[in-house]
Amino acid sequence: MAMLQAKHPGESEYLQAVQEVLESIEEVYNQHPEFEEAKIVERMVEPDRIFTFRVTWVDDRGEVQTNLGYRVQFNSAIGPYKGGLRFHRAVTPSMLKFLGFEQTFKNALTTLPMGGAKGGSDFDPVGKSDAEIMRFCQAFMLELWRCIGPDQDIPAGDVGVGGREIGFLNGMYQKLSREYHTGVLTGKGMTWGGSILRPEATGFGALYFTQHVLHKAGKDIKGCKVAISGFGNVAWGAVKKAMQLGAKVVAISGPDGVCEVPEGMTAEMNDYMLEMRSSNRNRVQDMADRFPDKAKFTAGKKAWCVPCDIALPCAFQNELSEEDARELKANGCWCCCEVSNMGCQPEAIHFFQNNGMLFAPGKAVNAGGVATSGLEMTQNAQHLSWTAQEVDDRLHHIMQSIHEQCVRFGERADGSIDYVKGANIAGFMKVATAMLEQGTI
Ligand code: 2IT
Repeated sequence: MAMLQAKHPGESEYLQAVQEVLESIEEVYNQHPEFEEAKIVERMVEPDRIFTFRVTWVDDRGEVQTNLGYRVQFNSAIGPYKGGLRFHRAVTPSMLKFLGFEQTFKNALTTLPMGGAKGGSDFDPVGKSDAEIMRFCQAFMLELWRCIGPDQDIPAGDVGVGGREIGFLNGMYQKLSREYHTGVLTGKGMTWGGSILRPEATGFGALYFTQHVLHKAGKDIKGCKVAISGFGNVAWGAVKKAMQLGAKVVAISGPDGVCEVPEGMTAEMNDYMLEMRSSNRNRVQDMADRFPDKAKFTAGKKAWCVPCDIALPCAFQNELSEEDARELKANGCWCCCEVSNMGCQPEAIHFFQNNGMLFAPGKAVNAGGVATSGLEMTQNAQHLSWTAQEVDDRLHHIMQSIHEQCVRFGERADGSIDYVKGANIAGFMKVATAMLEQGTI
């Protein structure tokens, strides 16, 4: 860590993500001298390569805008690079390196042959028109297309990149490359190679994983109150599945504040989330304005101040602090399944773990999203589409397998599970073994 800090000063998210993994794997690493001899950790913490490029486009007023674009190809030991694209004003190389690093372990857990990558831009979608989004996506792909391909690197969505953006990106990729393979991006529309259930998959998989965590602890999700942060694609899928499983979603939040929903979210309210996302307004208050009898908005507050049994952070890294964890516990919460990537600050995780609360990390909980991207790639390679039942069955199996891997490597002496340790060790062992067997490259 000291060496990395000296080499990459100020890259706080990246250093935080690496620190968490190294702490978890210390014991098994020391049991495998062959890993140390091959300098596996020193190699694994650095991305294979990073592409940085300028993206220039013209806004609706005719003004020329310049943003930065990136693709971090982190690790390809177990398969082609795979991971989302994030469009957000705060995107930096450190953020994308942390995400690419996490993605490598997450993808290893899915059981599918996918390496880790992440990309994106500091382009801010808030307040942009559809036409501006399209022009930006086209300009972004003008540079990115040479770095990717169906057997090389397969991007998808992440924060700020959904079905609409993937459409614009795919259109431009085909135009530039004159390659009409459907498998260079995932999260595609249903009429041009997309997989049924991919939009729901991250949220659905997160709830399947939460069910496993609860069952292992002798509990049931039915009747539980759930608090959720965010109102993007991931939160939408999580709300939908939580409702199907008989839980009550009592809060959703956004950068402007929280909407408390004492009687629980309805399907109509959840559908409205999709409109909120595509409006590019980035305001959760819109939910309370649209459903004034059901939702009460409070400015400046997070979802974690609303009494609940289960907290599901579905928004952004480090969104849940130790103070939030304490407030959750004081209000009766007993389980936090992290759905956003690194959604909880390290102190919050330690608080959950030291206070007898159930906690599972994002790289296990949210892996259903990229796993279903993997299933989309399989369908594309076969030139056919599966039914919803077939995709959902496979997603169920994958989430069950991830849970089993966490139990295998994370079981404590008292029979409880350290899901952070379990997920990190399981992912590490797979990637490390693959690197070792393929020599020093
Ligand atoms: O964080 C993630 O796993 C994603 N944004 C999805 C990546 C993917 O390739 O589907």
